[in-house]
Amino acid sequence: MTMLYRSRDGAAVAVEDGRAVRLEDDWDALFNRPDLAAYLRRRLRGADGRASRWDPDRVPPAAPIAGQEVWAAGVTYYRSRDARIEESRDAGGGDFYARVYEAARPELFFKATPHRVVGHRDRVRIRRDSRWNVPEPELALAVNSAGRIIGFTICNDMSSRDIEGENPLYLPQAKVYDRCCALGPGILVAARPLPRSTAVRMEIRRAGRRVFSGATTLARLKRSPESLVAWLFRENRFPAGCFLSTGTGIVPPDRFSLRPGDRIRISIPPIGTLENEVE
Ligand code: DO4
Ligand code: MG
Repeated sequence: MTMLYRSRDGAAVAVEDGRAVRLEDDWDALFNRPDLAAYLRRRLRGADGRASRWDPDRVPPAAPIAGQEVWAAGVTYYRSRDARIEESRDAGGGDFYARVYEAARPELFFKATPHRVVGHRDRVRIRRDSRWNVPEPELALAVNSAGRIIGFTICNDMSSRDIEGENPLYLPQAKVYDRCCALGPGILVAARPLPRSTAVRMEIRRAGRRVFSGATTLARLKRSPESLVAWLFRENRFPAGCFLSTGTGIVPPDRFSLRPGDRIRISIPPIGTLENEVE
């Protein structure tokens, strides 16, 4: 299992079994190498005697992104469909969510440019003009410019539920703002899909106390990663590749809203844990 991290000075770091090799390659060029997995394995083998240890919790990496756009899929789990119907009931938007859950064409939306993205242990933000905010713990696909899934990471798709619930046309404002997205801690480089039994877990702590925890599995994801990528790449080129977050299956109860100081931990076992504090 090879992980690809981005250090705070911008260098790529390949890690296998805790052994790390620092690469001088340009991040975007590396991301788009057709032979990425084999290349990283070769570099790790070649560095055998000189490889150092690497622990993303001791020296938190930067978000694993340089020139990539971040896109997201929505209403891909029944739980998200239900929550959205409820939050938009007064706006009459509920029917749209039920229909998109069943439709052939998925909901895909633009989430973030690289400067809006933070990494593991950085701070995410909630909008000052919103009173109801949640994190959305999601599996994100790393996709190269040829449309091939090269690996997997964790995305926190921060969302302002009161803004999107007031009117579905406000979705870009509910989703896209400074530090609205966390990605990391690194990319699990793997061409094969993750098992459907893969767990996604989220815990939120406030002043040291757990105020929310939830879990789901990829078996509940209604659409396949490959079909989401195929829809995204219709009529769109991504010269540096992109990330596509696959939607949330965990939504805290309606009475819950994030507060400054809350710590959000999202775990997807083969990838690791993404932890962020709310500013
Ligand atoms: O339709 C609104 C956003 C949906 C979303 O972000 C999700 O289901 O994860
Ligand atoms: Mg989402």
